[in-house]
Amino acid sequence: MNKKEVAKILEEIGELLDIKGENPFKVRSYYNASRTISTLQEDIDTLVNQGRLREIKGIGEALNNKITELVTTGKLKYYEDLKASLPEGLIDLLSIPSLGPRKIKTLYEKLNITNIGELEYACKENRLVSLEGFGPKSQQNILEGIKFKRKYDRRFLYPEVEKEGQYLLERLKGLKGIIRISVAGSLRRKCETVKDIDILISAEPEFSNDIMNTFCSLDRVEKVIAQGDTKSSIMLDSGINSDLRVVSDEQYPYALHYFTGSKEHNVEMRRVAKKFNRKLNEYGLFEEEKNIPCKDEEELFEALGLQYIPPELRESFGEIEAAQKNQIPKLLEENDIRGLFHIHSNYSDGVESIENIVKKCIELGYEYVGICDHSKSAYYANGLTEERIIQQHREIDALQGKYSQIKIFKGIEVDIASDGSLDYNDDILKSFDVVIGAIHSKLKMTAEEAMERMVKALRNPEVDMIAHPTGRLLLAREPYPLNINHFLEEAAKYGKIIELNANPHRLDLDWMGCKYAKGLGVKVCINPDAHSLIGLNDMKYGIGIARKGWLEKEDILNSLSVKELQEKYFDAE
Ligand code: DGT
Ligand code: CA
Repeated sequence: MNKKEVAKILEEIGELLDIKGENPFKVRSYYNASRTISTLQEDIDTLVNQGRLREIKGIGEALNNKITELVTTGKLKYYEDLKASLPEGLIDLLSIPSLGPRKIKTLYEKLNITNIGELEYACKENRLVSLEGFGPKSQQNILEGIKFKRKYDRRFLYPEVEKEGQYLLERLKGLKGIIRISVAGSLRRKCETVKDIDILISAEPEFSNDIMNTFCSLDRVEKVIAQGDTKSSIMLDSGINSDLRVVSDEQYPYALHYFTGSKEHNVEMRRVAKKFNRKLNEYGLFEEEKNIPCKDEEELFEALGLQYIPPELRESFGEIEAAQKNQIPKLLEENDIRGLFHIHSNYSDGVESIENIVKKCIELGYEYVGICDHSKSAYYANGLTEERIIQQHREIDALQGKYSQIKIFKGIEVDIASDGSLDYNDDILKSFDVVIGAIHSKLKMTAEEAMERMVKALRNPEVDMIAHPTGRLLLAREPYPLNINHFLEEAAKYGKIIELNANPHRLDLDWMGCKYAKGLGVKVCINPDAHSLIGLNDMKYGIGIARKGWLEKEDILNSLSVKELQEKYFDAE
């Protein structure tokens, strides 16, 4: 191990001790030693071999032993143990420019943040605004720092990639020679996370070169990874890569299908083709070397005896069998949604007044809106005490009088405690129209504990719905080990509604769960879980996942009318 490596580990030890709140002198001694070692003139090996480390100012017996162990064995037990004593992701937080160990300690202790994904989520929920030592400005800096770091990570959340995909399409679509253009890959399939942007163009062959030149010299291109006649790859300044392929217009339908994927779906499609004694690939659908002409994807599916399969469904999840039987569902559309639940107001951790939320929902054409703030044990989110519930209900009654064109439901997102009990007594719960149970704390559970906790909430007659059932945060936090299919079976038994949380960090229930819920007849409610008016726009991501999970209008709670909701689900007052 060389000087630089030793210095880096000593510095990291200092940071870890600092995060743990150890004695500042001890912390400082590691920082100092790190600096001294990195500026040594001599080789560290030599010093260790000759036993001369202690001659260096600031290196006492303890540091001498540790550095010696590091240099001679390449490892240090003290360092390994120290790392193991803190959550793994905590150290990554140090890579965010505006965060030092002290701040990380606060984030960990006060908000239980253990990694970058959780931190990003907390910033977006405004949790740092009133946290001691932080504030709106520092929250903004942290968000920017995370964005910077993400540039060099590998997968991205859907909305980030979608935005970049739109930019590329906008810049390319008017170019001379282009006949057809589309995104492909996981972006077209509306996956929750996406690695890169696949774009397919059909063009007059003589323009292919110009198109590639334009693509590789767009203003936001940071790096050209490869440039050719039919394929080029670039990296955008956001760190997101894009592959462009240019094909002839005859080849376009086959190539679009191929590059849309998924790989698993493609494998199955080739198998279907084989049964017809045909060969399918990105260049065509061949019968004894002769291509069967298809002018679009619809015709390609038809040529294989299949109903058209929307891109979202192409995951090898039963779609080919369904297409053979003409049983592809009529997927949910954005305008099937008639109202929204699970919106946070400034009573808890949202930023907007109830009146502004109501006005916005009217403007967006919704027939109903459910205000669902946090319950009292969510103290970090300013959860509602009993008195403030009464106050909120009075305000909602007054607003309902003022805005008769929309139904305002009184809701609550009530914490499910670790024993499965809820945050309020039944009388208080009865005062709401809609009760959404949710887990926000004590997330470390075994599969059995998670199931018991959730099922107890399902059994509670006051609970209408369960929010973000697995607790996952995409690219940040694993779901708790809940057997989701078994949980959905229980939800079916008790007639409960399950949320599809539309926040792009969550998208929970996931699309596989959606399909399973549909099979059980469990109603899914797509909720924005919005903390601001902008957050209402997340609905489209939830709708994307609902489509990916085979859901139709009939499967969705919030595609019902107010009347149906009140008759079948929430008592009319
Ligand atoms: P990603 O980029 O990881 O989010 O997911 P995809 O699905 O966009 O994957 P990508 O970009 O590697 O490839 C785009 C599509 O191209 C993929 O969905 C299917 C097709 N494809 C790529 N490589 C293969 C392959 O080896 N076999 C088959 N059958 N299809 C492939
Ligand atoms: Ca891709």
